Amino acid sequence: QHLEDYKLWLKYGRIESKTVLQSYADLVSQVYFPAGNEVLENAKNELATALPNMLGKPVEFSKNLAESTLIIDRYDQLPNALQKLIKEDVDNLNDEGYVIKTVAYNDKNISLVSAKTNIGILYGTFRLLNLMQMNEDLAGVSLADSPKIDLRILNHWDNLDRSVERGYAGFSLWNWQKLPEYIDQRYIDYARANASVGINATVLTNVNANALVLTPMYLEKVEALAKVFRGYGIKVYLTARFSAPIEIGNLKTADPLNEEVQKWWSNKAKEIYARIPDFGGFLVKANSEGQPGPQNYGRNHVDGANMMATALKPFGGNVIWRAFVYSEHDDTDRAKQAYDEFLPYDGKFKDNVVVQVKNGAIDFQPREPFHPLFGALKETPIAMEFQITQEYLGFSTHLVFLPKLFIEVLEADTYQKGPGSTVAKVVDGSLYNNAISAMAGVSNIGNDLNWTGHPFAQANWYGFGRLAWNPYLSADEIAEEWLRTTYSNDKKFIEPIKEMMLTSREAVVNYMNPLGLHHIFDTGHHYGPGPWVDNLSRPDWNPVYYHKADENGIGFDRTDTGSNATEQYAPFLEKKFNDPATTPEMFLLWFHHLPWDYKLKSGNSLWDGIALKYQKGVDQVSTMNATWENAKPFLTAHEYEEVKMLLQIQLKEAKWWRNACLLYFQTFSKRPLPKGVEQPN
Ligand code: GCW
Repeated sequence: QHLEDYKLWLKYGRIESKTVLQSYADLVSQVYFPAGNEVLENAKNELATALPNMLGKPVEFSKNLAESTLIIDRYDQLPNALQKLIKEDVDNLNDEGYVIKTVAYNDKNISLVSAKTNIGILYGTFRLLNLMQMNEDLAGVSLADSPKIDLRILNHWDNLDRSVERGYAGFSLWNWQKLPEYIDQRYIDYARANASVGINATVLTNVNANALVLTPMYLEKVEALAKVFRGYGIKVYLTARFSAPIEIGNLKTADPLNEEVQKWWSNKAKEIYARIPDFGGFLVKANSEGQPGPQNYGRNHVDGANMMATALKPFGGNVIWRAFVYSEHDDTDRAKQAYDEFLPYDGKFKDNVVVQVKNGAIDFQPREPFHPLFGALKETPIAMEFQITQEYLGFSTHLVFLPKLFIEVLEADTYQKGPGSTVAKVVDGSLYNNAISAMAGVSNIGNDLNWTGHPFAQANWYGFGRLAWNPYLSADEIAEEWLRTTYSNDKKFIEPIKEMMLTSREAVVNYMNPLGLHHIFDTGHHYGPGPWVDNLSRPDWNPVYYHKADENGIGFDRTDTGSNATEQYAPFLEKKFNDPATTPEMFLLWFHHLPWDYKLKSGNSLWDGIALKYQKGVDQVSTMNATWENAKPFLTAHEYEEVKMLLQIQLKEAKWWRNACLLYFQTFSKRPLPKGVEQPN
C-alpha cells in the first residue's frame, strides 16, 4: 500500500472504464518500436512496464511496421509515406519535441509517436503514457509539443555526508559510499520521474559547496550517476567551490586572474569531461553568505564566472552563476543589493554563462514581487531559480501547491520592453533572444519512501518540471494532471481536491505573511513565526528589519521616501509601487510602511485587515481538512490517513502563526481584534 506513494505520478494503475480500456487495447494491439539505443530502450521499457499494468495484458512488439497500430520511431527512420504525413508537425519541433498523431496509413488509422531525436521519442512516450493514465481519448489525437526552455534543471542542496540543506524528505538520494559500483534503483526511478516531465539536468551537490566532489574519488561516483541519467536525457552538473584550487589543488590562491588558477580549472574541466563527455557544467554560489568568491581577491563576479566559462567552453559546458548576494557590511536594503551588484555586469559575461536569480529579491518567501533583475538584464541569459523545497512554507508538513506561486511570478509583467514583457518571456529567452534559457528548481527530494515527505509535495516536483517545459501552463491544468495520474480520474474526487490545491498557496500566505509581510520566520530553521526576533548578529537576518512594526504602523518603506527599491523596476511599475493606493495589496507592506489605521480597499483598517487575513488563512486550512474528509471514499486508508494527519498539523500551526503574529503586532497596534477573528488564548 505505502509503496504506491513511491511510484509518484507513474503509477500506471489498471484502467477502469471498459470503453477506454477497449480503445487503448486497439491502439496498442501491435506496437512497432525498434529502439536499439539506450534512450530508446528506456522509453520502450517504460512502455513495456506501463501498458500491461494499465491494460491487464502483455504488450505485443512487432517487427512489421506495415501491420502495426502504434508506431514509435524517430522521424529519420520512418518510411517516406509516413514522414509526409507529419512533416509539417516535425518541422516545427525543436530537438527535444515530439509528435503524437493519429494518421491514415495503409487504409487504416494508426497512431504515431515521432521526434527528431531519441530524447524526443522518450518524451513523447512518457506523454503518451501520461495521456493514457488520464484516460484521454486518443482516437484522433494530434499533438506536437516542444519544451520552451532549454535547461530544465533541479538543484540539489545535497551535502556529501547525505544531509540535505533545507531538505525535509530524509537524506540525499546519492549514496556516495556505495557508488560507483552500486546503482540504487532509486537513481533510475528518479531519472524516469524527471524525464517524464521533461527535466533534463540536475546539479547533484549543494551550492554551499564542498570542493571534495571535484576530486577523482568523487568524480568516479558522479560518472556512475551521469551514466544512469544519460539514458534519460539528463545532464549532470556540479557545484564548484570557488576556493577549490587551494583546498584540493594545493595552490596558494584562487584568484581568477592568476594563470595557475586558470590552468587548474581548465585541467579540472578536462579531467571531468574525460569521464563525463556530456557533463553540464558548474553551478556557483560565490561571495554570498560567507562562500568564497572572486571578491576575496579584489576581483568581481564577471572575472570569476568568465574564468570558469573559459575552462568549460572547449567541452561545451556552462557556468551557472548565482546572483543571490547581499552583504552585512552594506546597509543598503537587502532587496536592492543583487540588482545593484549585477546590473553593471550586463553583457560582460561569456556566452556560456547564465546568471541564476531567485524569483524574489529577498529569499523564497511565501510571496514576493518578482526580482527586479528579470527584464533588467538584457544581454545576459538569466535563469529562474524557484525553490521547490518548502523552506519558508512549512517544510514537508504543510500542503502548499507551489505552481500557483511559480505562475504568479512567471505571469508578472516587467514592462522592461513595454507592456507584455512578462517574466516568462524573459526566462524562456524570447524577450531578448537569449542564447540559453533556463529554469532551476531547488529540489524537495530525499530518500523518504514517498520522495518528498508530504505526498502533495510530489505535485510541486511535477509542477516545476511541467512549467520548466512550458512556463505558460495554468496551475489548474497542472493540478488536474497530477491528481489524475497520482490518485484518481473520478471528477467527484478531482474537482474539490484540485480546488484545495489551488487555494493552498494563498492560505499559507494568509496565515504566515499576509499583505506583503515577509521574513518574519523564526531564526535559522525558518519553520514557525518569529517576528519578534531582533538580536541576531546580522541585522539583515532579524525579522524586525523586515516588518518594522512600531506604534505608528507596519511595513518596509521601499518607495522613494524609503529605500527606493522601487526604482529598480521599470518606470510604470516604479510609479505604481511608489503609491500605496496603486500597489497591489498583496505587496502592500513589502513596499510601504503604513499607519495601523490606513484604509484598505475593503474599507477595513490595516490592523483589522491583517488580523482578518490571518484568520482567513486558518479558515482556509479548516476547509482543506473538511475537503479531505469528504474525499475519503475515493482513497485507500493509507492515502487518506497520511494527508489527514498532515492537514491536522497544518491547522494547528496556522493557528500558531495567527496567534503569535497577532499577539506580537498587537503590542504595537494597541487595537482590539476585529469581529470574526478568534481571540488567541
Ligand atoms: O536563504 C538561504 C537559505 C540557505 C541557502 C541560501 C542560498 C544554500 O536559508 O540555506 O543556502 O538561501 O540560496 O544560497
